[in-house]
Amino acid sequence: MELARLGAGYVSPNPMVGCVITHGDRIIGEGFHRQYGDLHAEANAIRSVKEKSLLSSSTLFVNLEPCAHQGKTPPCTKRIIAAHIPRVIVGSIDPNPIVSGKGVENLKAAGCRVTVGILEEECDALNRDYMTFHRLRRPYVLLKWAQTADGFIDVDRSHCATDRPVWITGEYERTLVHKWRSETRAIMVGTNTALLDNPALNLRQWKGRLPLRIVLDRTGRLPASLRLFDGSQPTLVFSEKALPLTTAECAVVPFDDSLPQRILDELYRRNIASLLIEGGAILLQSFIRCGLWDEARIFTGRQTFGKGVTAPTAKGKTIYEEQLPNSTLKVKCKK
Ligand code: AOF
Ligand code: ZN
Repeated sequence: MELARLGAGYVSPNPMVGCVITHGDRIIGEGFHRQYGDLHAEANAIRSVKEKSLLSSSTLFVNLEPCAHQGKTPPCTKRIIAAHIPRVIVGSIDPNPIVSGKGVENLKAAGCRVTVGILEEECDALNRDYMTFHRLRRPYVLLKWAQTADGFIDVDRSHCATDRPVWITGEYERTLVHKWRSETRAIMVGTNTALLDNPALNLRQWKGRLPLRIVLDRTGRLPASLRLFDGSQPTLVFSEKALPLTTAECAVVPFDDSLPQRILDELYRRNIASLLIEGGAILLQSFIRCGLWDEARIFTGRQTFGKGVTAPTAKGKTIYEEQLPNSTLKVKCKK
C-alpha cells in the first residue's frame, strides 16, 4: 500500500497499485503503478527481480486483483503465470467489470495458489475513488470548505464587487488544498464563487496533474475575463443553454433538483473518478441534500464574522481531526 500511494495524483482514473515479491523472508522485487497508461504494478515488480530463477518459488503480494484483460498493457495474470509465480496474495477484488473475479480465476486455473481479502478494508480505502467510480458509477465526491468559529463561510458580499475572497484560514491550509487538488481529477465551484472570488483553481503551490475545472453558469452570466477562462487548464461549464465559449467546454443540463446527479453522470461518462467541490455554500449543500458526497474536509478558523453566509452542514462520522497552524481540520465521512 505504501508503494501504491507513490502513484497518488498520477494514475487516476486507474487505481493505485503496489506489488511486492518475496522469497522466503526476503523481498526480491517491488513495483508500483507510476502513471496512467504505464506498466502495471505487478509487471514492474516482476521486472525488478534480479534473480529471475527465484520467481518459481516466490510469493507475490498486491493490493488489487491482478488484471486479466489486454488493456494498454498485456494482462498481469499472463505475466505472473509466465514467471511461474506459485503464490499470490491479493487485497481487494477489482470492481472494474472487465477484470472483476477473472484475474483470480485465471491464476487459479493455471495452478497458482491465490488468497484474497488480506487487509481488504485498508486496500478498499486506499482506492476509494476507484472503488466508488466502479461500484456507484460516479466520481468520489469530496467537499471542502473553511468556516469561521461561529459557522460562516463568508461575509455578505452581495453588494460589493471585489474579486478578493475573505481568508478564514492561512498559507498552510492553502498549500494543503493545492495538494488535494493535485489528487483530484476535477474541481468545481458555483457561479457566485466564480464571480466573487475569481478563483484560478490551479496548483500554484503544489506539483501535479492539472485537474479539470468545473463551474456552473445557468444563464451564461460569467464574464470571459475570469481566471477560469484563461485557457490555461481544461475547463467545463454546466449551463442550461449552449454557451458560445472559446476557452471552455459547455455541457447543457436542466438546472433542477436532479442537477447534482446529472453533473456526476456527465463526469462518469468523461472517466473522471474524483471531484472536489470547493464552494459556495449553495452548491455544497445541494450535493449534501442529494446524499451525493463521500467525504467533507472542513477547516474551522479562529476568527468570528458575527453574520454572513452560513456554512453548509453535513451529517457524518468524523474520521480525522488535526490542529493546523490557522484552523482545525475535520474530515467527515457520509454515514
Ligand atoms: C493499473 N495499474 O497496477 C493495475 C491495474 O488502462 P489499463 O489498460 O492500464 O488498465 C487499467 C485496469 O487494469 C484497471 O481498471 C484495473 O482493472 C487493472 N489493474 N491498473 O492502471 C495497475 N494493477
Ligand atoms: Zn494489470
